[in-house]
Amino acid sequence: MKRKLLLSGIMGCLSLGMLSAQEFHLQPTPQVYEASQDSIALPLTYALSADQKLEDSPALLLLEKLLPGKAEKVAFRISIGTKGDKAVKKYARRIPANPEGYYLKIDKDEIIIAGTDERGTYYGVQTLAQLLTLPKLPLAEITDYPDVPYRGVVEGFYGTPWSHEARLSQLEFYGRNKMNVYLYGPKDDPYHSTPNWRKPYPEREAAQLKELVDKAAENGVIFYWAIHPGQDIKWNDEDRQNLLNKFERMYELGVRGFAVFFDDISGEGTKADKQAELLNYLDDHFVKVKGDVEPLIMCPTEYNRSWSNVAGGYLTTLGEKLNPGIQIMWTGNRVIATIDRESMDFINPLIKRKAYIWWNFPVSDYVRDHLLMGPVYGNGLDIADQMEGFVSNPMEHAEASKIALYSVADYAWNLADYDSDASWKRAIRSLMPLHASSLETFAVHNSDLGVNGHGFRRDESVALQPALQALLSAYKENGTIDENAFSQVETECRKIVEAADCLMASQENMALITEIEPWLMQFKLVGQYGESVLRMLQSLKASDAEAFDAAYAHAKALQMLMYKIDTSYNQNPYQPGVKSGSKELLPTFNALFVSAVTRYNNKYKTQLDTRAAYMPYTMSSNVPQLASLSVSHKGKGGSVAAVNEVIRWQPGGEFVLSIDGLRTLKSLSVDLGIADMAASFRLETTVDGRNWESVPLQPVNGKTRFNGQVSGRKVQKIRLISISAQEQQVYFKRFMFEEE
Ligand code: BEU
Repeated sequence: MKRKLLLSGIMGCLSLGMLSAQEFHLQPTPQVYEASQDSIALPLTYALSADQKLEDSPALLLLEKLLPGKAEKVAFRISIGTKGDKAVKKYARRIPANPEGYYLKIDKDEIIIAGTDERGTYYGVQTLAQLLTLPKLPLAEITDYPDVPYRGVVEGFYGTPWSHEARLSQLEFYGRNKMNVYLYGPKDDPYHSTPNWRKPYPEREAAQLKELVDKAAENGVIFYWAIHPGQDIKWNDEDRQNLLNKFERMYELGVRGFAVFFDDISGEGTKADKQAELLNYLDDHFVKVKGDVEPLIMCPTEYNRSWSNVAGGYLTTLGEKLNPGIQIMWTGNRVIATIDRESMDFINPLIKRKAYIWWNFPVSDYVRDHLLMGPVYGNGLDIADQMEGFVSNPMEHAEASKIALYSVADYAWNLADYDSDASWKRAIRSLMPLHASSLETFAVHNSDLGVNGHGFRRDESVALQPALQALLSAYKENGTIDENAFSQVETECRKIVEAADCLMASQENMALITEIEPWLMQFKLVGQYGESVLRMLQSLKASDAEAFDAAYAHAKALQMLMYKIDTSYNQNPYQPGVKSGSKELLPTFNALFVSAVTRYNNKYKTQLDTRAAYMPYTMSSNVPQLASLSVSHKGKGGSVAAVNEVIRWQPGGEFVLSIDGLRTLKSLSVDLGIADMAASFRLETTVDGRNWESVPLQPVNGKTRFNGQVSGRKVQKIRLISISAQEQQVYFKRFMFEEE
């Protein structure tokens, strides 16, 4: 369903919020939408035809909320119902056969909403709700249904779980965007995972969960509650009963969808036959007995292809032993990957069913210093019939995640018509209609993840890339300024500064602005820095040393301010900091800065500091999962990005942190998530790169964290090396150090 965009008016910070009929686009993109040029006035009063059984259904409640003018003896009629209902009997043949489908017709004197099933009818009303935002209702006929049966969100990330208010807002958003699944499984909810999965929720949390369940039902969303018991589960009757008891408690709160996650665990809990036995037991003795519970969902331990040891038989065992009704999740070829036909062809035969995709985007729990605001692209458009479900794992920033979630809803509803860029633009507009242009500018330059252990990257600053490249290469090569590129970059820098200010000052979507505020502050500095660097280039060309000095001083000040934001906000211990424009903008501005200062120093025989960003630390590792972690630097110390997954650390595998000179250490802290680290690993330092000296370890609170006794020790490299003869399965939760 493609329509032309007519209006793109901008008045200062504000865009025109209202859409014309021409630029209007139904979301998610319907399968068949036929509209004529004719339209009718919005029906303020109408007679309703609906079967009794529809009373109190989400569909009817929504319709009556949208159009409160129900009346007797009115010519305009709205007939609403589900296949088989008297009210829509005449249209039975028009209703699509596909689950959750609907037929919607807007005629001169009537509207018909006829669903394949209850949720389909509800979606018909949601579509009408969108059409009612137009000044007049177009005469239209829509035949619509989703491609993927289960679509939605798995709140499955590490980090601060979403707030109750954020979840309530999400559930309404899912209803509006025709997503039918919300899987509750935040890793840092202690009652979902170890240590408290066996215990019931305290009263307040239980009451909030009940409220979420009700909200989900109102919005046509299935609320699934997931448990993550694998790290300390015992394969015995007691723990089986513990699980059943917990499920029973959640059932009492109204939960009718259940999932068991076995991801990111090691040890006993990873056994496929035991997992299958337990899940079948839950399926036979809980799901089937209750009768009103959705099919059970499980997340396997080998949840992506790069970890699956087909010969080891884990997935095959699940495929063969799990009851056929149990759904199996899958993240694709890697932990973080886009999904294509080949990856579906790999997994489906192994598990003997269609995989239920757990898509790890826009989740940022492994790159918490970045925001992932870019388009949703890269997933196959030809795999609709190969997936049971498609759910997205979001960022801990709930409102900011809606940009991606909007497009996930669009994609999973209608794969063939999915247009990632158009969908992304509409998503932005839906979040901040009045500031869409500013938000788009921000999102364009805040989409990549930076260097990360999963090697997953996204495009960033796409439209500006050629200009950035042209400007830099000409300048580096011979100090000439490509005027056309210069002017494009200059214009964009201005746009960035203005967009950041407009968004920071806006009251339009406070939840979003609050989440992204540190990144907005950083973004503005990036734009200003770009402007200063451009002024340096210009003044050097004009041989205006005074102007150059002023621009240089400002650029230096901005470098310091960016560093301050990066080391003051979002100081989580995993990937601390605030990165913005980090893929294209900053590296280009930094390279231009270095080149301009070097040229200036040569020309005027000065010794201005040429460094744009100082990073004294680098890392290397031959352990594949650690090979490309990012390192951060703050004051006189640094840390390496933490990893969420289980690390398979081969015998002799090492992790090395190098410093750009000889330093004196003050502290060193390491956490591999195991208590007996010293039995399998050695922590060492060196001053010359050849002779390694071991570091005595001191456990912190008798737990898994160790402080290295290093105070006063001279070092140039620090390394962690496996001294075990076997592969070790550990975590990499902390590697942090301070210099004296
Ligand atoms: C995303 O960083 C992420 C990846 C996995 N370690 C976890 N499990 C699955 O993807 C199945 C997930 O919880 C985590 O958010």
